[in-house]
Amino acid sequence: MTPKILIIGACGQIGTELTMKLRELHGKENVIASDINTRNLELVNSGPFEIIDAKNFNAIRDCCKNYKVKTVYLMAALLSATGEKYPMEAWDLNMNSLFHVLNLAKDKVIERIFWPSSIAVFGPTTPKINTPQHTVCEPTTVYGITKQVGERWCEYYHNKLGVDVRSIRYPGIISHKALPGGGTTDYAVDIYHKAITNGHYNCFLSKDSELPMIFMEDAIRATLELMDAPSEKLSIRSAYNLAAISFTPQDVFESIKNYIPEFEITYNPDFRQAIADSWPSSIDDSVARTDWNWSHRFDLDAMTTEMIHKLRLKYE
Ligand code: AKB
Repeated sequence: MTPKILIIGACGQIGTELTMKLRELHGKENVIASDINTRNLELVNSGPFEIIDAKNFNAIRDCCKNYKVKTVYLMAALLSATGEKYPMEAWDLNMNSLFHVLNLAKDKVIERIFWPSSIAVFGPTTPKINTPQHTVCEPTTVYGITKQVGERWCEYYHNKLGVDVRSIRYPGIISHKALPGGGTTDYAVDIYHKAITNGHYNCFLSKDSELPMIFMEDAIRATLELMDAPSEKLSIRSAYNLAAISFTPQDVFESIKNYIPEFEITYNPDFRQAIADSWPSSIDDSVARTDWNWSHRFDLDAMTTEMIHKLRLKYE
């Protein structure tokens, strides 16, 4: 029987495209999608789907046993902005779901885990430019705290209990399929949608807030390349720094204006500005580049070309 893959949180921004890619690579019957509800019908109907609350250990364990799942991608999480509104829910979901899959791997029910970390592990005391792999991590958001603690647990489960867990500190991810929800970098997706549908965007970050970002195609490829890398090549079992592009809201606005000259923007920073200010502007990902040959393909202009093209097809 072919080993199966389970994606928890498959209807989210990354989960949607990860599930589709894994189904294309491994066959749809070998990739089980799961989420707390069926909000993405296209995904739900594209192969096996289970309703699973990521906080429910028994539901995850039963699904892994029933389908003979060997690899789990745990993509369910409350992100930075939502986490500030619901701190206990963020802690509960982000930590308990991780313990559930780590413990299933410890007990040899599953063999390999992907768990996403984030640039949110960094904080105001971290070097802002070319943030190194190993550096000060004093996050100021609940989400960042859950990711930092999660990284420590991943490394612990690997070193002490032999669990094969792999992770990336994702930057903000830009995509044209499922929308992100509850993050600080979400503006960089929303701005493209508003450029096509509205001609105007009211940005919740200031014009010069530079943050690390990545196009979804690169983010998915990074994830799959890390999961395929030989275990002995991996020197990091907390989470790898990953870099692609860094830009400000003004940079992305100007890039869109090359296609939509009449597009307009206003800036009205809200509580998310303080979160953005606490994060790095750029990331040094040389360890990922050395260990598993990571290299990004999309720069800002290539990404804008693709985003505008795909969103025009969707809306026009
Ligand atoms: C967020 O903005 O919270 C996320 C992240 C950087 O992890 N996109």
